[in-house]
Amino acid sequence: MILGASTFVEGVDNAFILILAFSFFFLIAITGLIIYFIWRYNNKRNPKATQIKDSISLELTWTIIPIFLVLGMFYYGYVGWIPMKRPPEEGLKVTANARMWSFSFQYENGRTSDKLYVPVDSAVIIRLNALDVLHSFYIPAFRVKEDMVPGLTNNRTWFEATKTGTYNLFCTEYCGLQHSYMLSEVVVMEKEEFKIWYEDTTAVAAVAPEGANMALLGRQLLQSKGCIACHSLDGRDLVGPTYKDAWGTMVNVVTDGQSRQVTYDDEYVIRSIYEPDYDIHEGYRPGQMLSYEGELSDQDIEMIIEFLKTLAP
Ligand code: HEC
Ligand SMILES: [Cu+2]
Repeated sequence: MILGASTFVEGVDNAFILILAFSFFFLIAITGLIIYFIWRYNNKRNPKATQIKDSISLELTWTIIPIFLVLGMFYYGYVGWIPMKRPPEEGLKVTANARMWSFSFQYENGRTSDKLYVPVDSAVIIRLNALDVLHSFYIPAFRVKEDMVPGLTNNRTWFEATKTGTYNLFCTEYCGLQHSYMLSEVVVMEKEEFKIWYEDTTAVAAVAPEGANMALLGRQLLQSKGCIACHSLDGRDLVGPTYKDAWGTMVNVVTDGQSRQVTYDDEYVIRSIYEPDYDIHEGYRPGQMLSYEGELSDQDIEMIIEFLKTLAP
């Protein structure tokens, strides 16, 4: 059993264990009976088969007993499921944005992050927002799993974490090539600690400290924002063009159906991030990359550019 850390754990695990126990019982019982019958009714021991016809009591037995078994499974499943479908009115509200192939989380005060930070013992209501294709929001330790559907408004889920710690958060709907890269973490903090994190608005517009290694921070951003799921650093061709040996070169692009050449410089990179479909790198498809307008600050882009420069030929 995966260790549990939310108020849903008991309900889900009860239903799971009950169904597992029934299945296990029947696996053993049926296998045992098959073996016994093979021995008891083989041709040597029982040369003449007995015909049994119309046994009311047998029919009733194998109808009534299974009805109670499946109703029992239904009961536990239902009782465990109902609280999941009834988010409370009050609670921390977070919007989860999913795109190929990363998650980002947005809080009501404007904070955004790549991991889901939440306080312990408090209701957290998540608005599920898919920006491109079907994804699914899955936190095994909380027994939370809900599809994220593009265009479906007011699609929500919720949970209340019961233990501090860090837990896996996965996309669990196959959403394309790098689906397996689409994972993040839930960090459950003490309430006080969370309050400090939440109110730390300096983090909204992160300012890199004086003398920070901008290129290294840029490298980390490409990772945390999920860019490297589509853009390799080593020359491999993924969904998008590689970053390797790109900076400063001439790129063949298609703009409004016209082929032209542009220099891979600041202006080109900034436009590619904010308006990916303006210039289409020849040989690649439009509509794959979504704009990061509002998700990457000017300084973030500056860091990314510093890193891209280190990959110049
Ligand atoms: C879902 C896949 C995907 C993700 C994620 C993605 N991109 Fe792209 N990107 C593409 C594709 C495809 C192209 C080429 C088509 C085009 O020019 O729009 C592209 C083009 C670019 C270009 C132009 C590069 C060139 O060689 O012409 C830059 C710069 C870029 N992306 C930066 C980023 C950054 C920075 C991120 C993360 C914040 C990112 N991309 C995330 C798919 C993606
Ligand atoms: Cu996904």
